[in-house]
Amino acid sequence: MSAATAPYRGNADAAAIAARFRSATSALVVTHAKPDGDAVGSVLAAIRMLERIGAKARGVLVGPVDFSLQPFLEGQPLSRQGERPATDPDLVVVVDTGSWSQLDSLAEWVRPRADRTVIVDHHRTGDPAMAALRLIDPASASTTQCLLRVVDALGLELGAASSAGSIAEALFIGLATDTGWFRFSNADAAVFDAAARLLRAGVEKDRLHRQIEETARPARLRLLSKALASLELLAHDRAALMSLSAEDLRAAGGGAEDLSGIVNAPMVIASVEASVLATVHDPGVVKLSFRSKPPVSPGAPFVDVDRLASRYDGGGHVHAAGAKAKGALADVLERVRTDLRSLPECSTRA
Ligand SMILES: [Mn+2]
Repeated sequence: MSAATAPYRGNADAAAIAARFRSATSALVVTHAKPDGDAVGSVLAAIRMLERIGAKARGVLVGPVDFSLQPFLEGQPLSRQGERPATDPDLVVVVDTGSWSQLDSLAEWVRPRADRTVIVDHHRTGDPAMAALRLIDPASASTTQCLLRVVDALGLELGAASSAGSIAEALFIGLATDTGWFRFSNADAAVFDAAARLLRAGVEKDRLHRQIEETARPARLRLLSKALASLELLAHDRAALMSLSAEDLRAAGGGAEDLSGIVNAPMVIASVEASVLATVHDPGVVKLSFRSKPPVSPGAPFVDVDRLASRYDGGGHVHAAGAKAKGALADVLERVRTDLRSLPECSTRA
């Protein structure tokens, strides 16, 4: 992350963003590299909003895009290769990030256009200098929740669908995926209000859930079964450790794309507060995924896996982090075991 001198704050409300959208004749919408559901939903929603008010709008994504999200991109006015646009739009919209490093190959294209750039985002960190106009609301569960306010300010109908899809569906994809399908602590009353509006506008949530969440290949369950067979509970059952060797991955016929969520499996155990999955993709490199449960009540202690991952030169968030450790799997596992055994004194924070 670049060292921003000014705090990352918004300077515009939904009405100001709506007015700026209305003044545009051509727009380019971008988001962070490796876009997740909120990023893809936000890009699609912004494109549809701009088209609805008569602007020419395109999106550029920097891949890879998760397999489960790819069907939503088919036939849409966007490219997935992160190439810089040939024409110069009079509006640039950055959604779901305000961080230069996350824009990846598009950063150098966006940088000289800050005066005509708008950010709509819900993250806490970023560089305010990226955009002249910013709607930034960390209290929103998803960027699409912020965009819903812009839709309202524009007076657009949520449900009206073209062959490309509806604004409501694009907004719902971000809202559902960033809240773990309305399970995470960020799924508050405002999120359920927004979701109810989107459902009334015609969103088919069962179809979307199936399309986004139930897309695994058989290799996924073979790897889950292997991982569970390796499960060790440490620190009086507070920590879970699982591993998959290169041979496990080969035998299952799977790869990195089949592993998402496996690290969370031990969280169903009441006593488990943190979980680590170690996998070998490249010889001599062990990928470590760390997860922890949120505190049971505000201020209660929890395991800070960002700190744990930093011991392996990794990092991320307090409840989800990653690292790449050099060495043989057995050696890395022994190191992780030692760290997890001392969990009580090393990694809780108020
Ligand atoms: Mn998001």
